[in-house]
Amino acid sequence: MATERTFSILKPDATKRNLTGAVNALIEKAGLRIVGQRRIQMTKAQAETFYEIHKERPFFGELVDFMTSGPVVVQVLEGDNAVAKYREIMGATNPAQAAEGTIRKTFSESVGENTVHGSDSAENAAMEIAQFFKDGDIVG
Ligand code: D4T
Repeated sequence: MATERTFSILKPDATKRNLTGAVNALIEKAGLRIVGQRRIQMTKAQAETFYEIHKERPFFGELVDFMTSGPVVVQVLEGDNAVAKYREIMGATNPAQAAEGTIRKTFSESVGENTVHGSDSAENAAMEIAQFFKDGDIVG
């Protein structure tokens, strides 16, 4: 299996409830390495760019408001099959449908405030990482 990188965000509901360490523990337990990490306040422009693909969806405005409602932690995760592995441990978008033991089943309160983002393909991971990290800020 190839070593790859994926992009992760610990969303404002995670930072607000002081859960960044608890979520990171599940990430590391799954064998993923946190090779880049920064806590930031996302601007409206950054959130709109990041979620551009959802621009026409009815929840877009709420999503941007939520993602800018408090600090987030942006991360680069590295490991075998990192994109798929992280999606697996995140669990379904709607926490009510997420499998036992997943991050969203364990911590998330609603589909809107679902604790984590993870890239859905290696191609998107590369673009998302480039939006928030310079090469020198990622140390594998
Ligand atoms: P992200 O992109 O945050 O990793 O989430 P997913 O990949 O699991 O889910 P998504 O792209 O379908 O949704 C993006 C983002 O929008 C929020 N959302 C989603 C929402 O607020 N209401 C909704 O009805 C849906 C479907 C949650 C995640």
